[in-house]
Amino acid sequence: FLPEKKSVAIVGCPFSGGQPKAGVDQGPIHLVQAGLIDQIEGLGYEVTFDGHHQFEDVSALADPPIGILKNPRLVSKVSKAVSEVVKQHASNGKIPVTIGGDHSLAMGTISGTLSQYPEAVVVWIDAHADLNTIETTTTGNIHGMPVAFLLGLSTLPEYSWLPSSPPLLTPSKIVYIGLRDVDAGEKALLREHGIRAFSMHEVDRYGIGKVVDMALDTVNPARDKPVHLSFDVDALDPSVAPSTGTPVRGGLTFREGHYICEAIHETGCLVALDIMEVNPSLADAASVAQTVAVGCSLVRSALGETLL
Ligand code: NNH
Ligand code: MN
Ligand code: MN
Ligand code: MN
Repeated sequence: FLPEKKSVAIVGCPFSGGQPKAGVDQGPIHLVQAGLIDQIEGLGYEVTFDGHHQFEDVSALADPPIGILKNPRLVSKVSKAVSEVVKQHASNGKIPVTIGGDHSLAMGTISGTLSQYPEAVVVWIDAHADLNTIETTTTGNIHGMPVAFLLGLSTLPEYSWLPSSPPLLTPSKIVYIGLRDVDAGEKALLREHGIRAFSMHEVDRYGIGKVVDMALDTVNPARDKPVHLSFDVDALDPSVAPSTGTPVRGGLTFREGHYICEAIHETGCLVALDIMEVNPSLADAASVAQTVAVGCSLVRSALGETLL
């Protein structure tokens, strides 16, 4: 399933509608300005980048809350557009690298990947499970809900473009690493659906090398399935990635985060990558530069940069 040519398509998504803090829409602009495209070309890839996505045609949309869900139609329209772009790039043999923007975008990226590679599995790196349903969300922020939509656990007429019966994603095709701030309703859903998750407790207990091996053993035991890596930078410790909307202490170290990306690259199975939730308007200039640089280096590690 892997493209013969080393070819990447950057999908820049300046979007913040899945959560309430302004600035995360500037994340992709900062990553590109920091030289991300040259860096990927430096690894021997041909890189396609047609500019950041323009979502202004949908941002004027009348979009009252549905229940407590904020911006429900906007998030749906943006994710649907992203889904089509990701699928298109994947069908042209490119690895879509989507840079957010908030993590609600993963409804788009992962559905796009799964419509091109139905057997693909998802490795979700995050402090949070992003598994809230319409019933369990306490914030109404859709960036805390994309996995539930992808699994068909949440459905709304406004999201009918996302198949729910059967859904594109099933519980055995996703694994989490880095969790440490999981809502009560999400814990119940993880248990009920038997979704495999390696929290920071398991990272402490086994070390990141063993955790990544175990995570891949659960979703991709023969290492023969396409892998979509969805990386929320808040998985990293706030000392490593301070400029993000919902930092949670006790996160992945710099090396643990990069190790995950390196190990996924080594499987040879990576078909799509998301780097989400870099918010350059949070924290001081040095913290912003640090977080943007980490976003870029995670991408490079996932695309094959080695230490030696
Ligand atoms: N679980 C919370 C919610 O549903 C927080 C989610 N925030 C995130 N997720 N940043 O990655 O609103
Ligand atoms: Mn997330
Ligand atoms: Mn998160
Ligand atoms: Mn987040």
